[in-house]
Amino acid sequence: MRYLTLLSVLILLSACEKEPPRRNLQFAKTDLATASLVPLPNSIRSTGSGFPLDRYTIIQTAAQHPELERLAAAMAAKLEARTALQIPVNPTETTRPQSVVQLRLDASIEPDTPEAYELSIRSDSVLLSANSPVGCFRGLQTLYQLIPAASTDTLADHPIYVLPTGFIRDAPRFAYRGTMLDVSRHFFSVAEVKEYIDVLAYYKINHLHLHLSDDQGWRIEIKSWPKLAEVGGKTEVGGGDGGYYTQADYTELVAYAAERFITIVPEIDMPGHTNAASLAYPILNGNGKKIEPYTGTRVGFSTFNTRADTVYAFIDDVVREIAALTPGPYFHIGGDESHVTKKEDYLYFVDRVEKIVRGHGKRMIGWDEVANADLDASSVVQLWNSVENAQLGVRKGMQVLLSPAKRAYLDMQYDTNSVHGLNWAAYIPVDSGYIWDPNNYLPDAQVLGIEAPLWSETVANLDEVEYLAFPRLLGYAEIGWTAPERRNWLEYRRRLAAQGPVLKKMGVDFYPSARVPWVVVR
Ligand code: TNX
Repeated sequence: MRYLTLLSVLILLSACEKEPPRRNLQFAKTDLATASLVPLPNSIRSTGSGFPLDRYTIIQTAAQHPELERLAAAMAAKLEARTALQIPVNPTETTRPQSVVQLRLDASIEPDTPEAYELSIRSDSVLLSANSPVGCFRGLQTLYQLIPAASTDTLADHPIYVLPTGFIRDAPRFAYRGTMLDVSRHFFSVAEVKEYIDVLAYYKINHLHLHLSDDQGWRIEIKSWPKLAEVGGKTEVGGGDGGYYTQADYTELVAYAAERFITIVPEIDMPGHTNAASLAYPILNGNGKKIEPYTGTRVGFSTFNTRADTVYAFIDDVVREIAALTPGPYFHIGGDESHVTKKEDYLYFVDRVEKIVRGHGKRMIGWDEVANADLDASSVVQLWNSVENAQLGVRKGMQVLLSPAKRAYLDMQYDTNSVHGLNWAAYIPVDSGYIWDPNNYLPDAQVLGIEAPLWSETVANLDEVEYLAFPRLLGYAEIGWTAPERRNWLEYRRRLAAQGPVLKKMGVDFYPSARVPWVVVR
């Protein structure tokens, strides 16, 4: 009996000690510094070996931390989708792992900003450290981008994905790296917006501005003014069905984005671009004409009545309801192209609405015309058209969000062959969208960040949105993240080319611009 016990212990021991079959594997020399990462990290040092991601890898969170554990679980799911490997998170059983990916919080990470992270990849471990979970999340995207599309050719009897070893220290240049989706001219479903958000997160974009109202449609349920959505939500450009987000839908989008550390910025465009609102409630209308549903693409014909207190009571309700559903710090009031609002009425309106927004605890953003009003320094001016307006805002102490139409408008056509898009500001081929810098407009200290808006007059579904957004949005993500001295079109073009198969795998219908030598995988 005793002998038998000893024997089984011996057998067990030897089973545990059995060398997993990938010890001492040699991989071809790697080079982390030339990996196709977008946006490019701010410092990379290669050490030339390989970290094997395979069935002997585990994910570990350093301390018991629910947010890190959530990220680790999300990472395992992502790795499984990409590689079919089932990588355990914080396993309790004693089988000996051969390699570890560890997520940890470390308050000493420099620079001391929440999105900074460090990645040390050695041949037996990956250490991802950040000051906060958001930094960890950004670093995870870098890690995902390092996973090869296919397993590496090795002598092992199981798939191994070899990551290049070395050290990355990274942090963004600007706190706000965003894009805007116009869900008013055409409506996009919750599922479509979620799919879009997934891709944004992969390239470290951290703000999604939703243009929720315009002449052609009102897209969010307001409980105190139900006809906004019920009546104002029924139209869209071209006469389609339109649609709107219920408050539950919007909350779901906000939460989905927040899980990916993306802040939703809601916009209610006013006093112009308000035909759909005035169609629902004609007392709002200030242009003196009878309101009809509008499904064309003209701008600048509608206005609220800026001298009626009832209009401000209405706006207070709308801002209060949306602010209550929006954890992010911003509320965008539009303010563009109010061509039929008298200048003094426009300025009076913006002043009053800014106070309403601040009263609901939000920081106001407005298209650059708003800088002419008497605004608080905490508000943000979004440069789309006039550098003078942006500079005026700066003189009032405001920060500027850069969206210069000639460079950063995702709805501009690539060239004369483009299937979708407009061209009133410029044609923006992929290189021209990349080769500019925020400092062409303002010094960094005055810049909150950059945002690439996508107006949807010419795009009716997510595939068409993707045609305009990709690949250009990757360039804007990099302009917002990477130090200007590290950016160079020819080098970026090579990294962008490698994103072709990645975008394809994510189901993104990008425009295969001939200016990029796309990598093709069979
Ligand atoms: C101008 S840019 C607009 C939008 C249009 C866009 C089309 C801005 C603040 N207003 O209303 O959709 O051009 O490119």
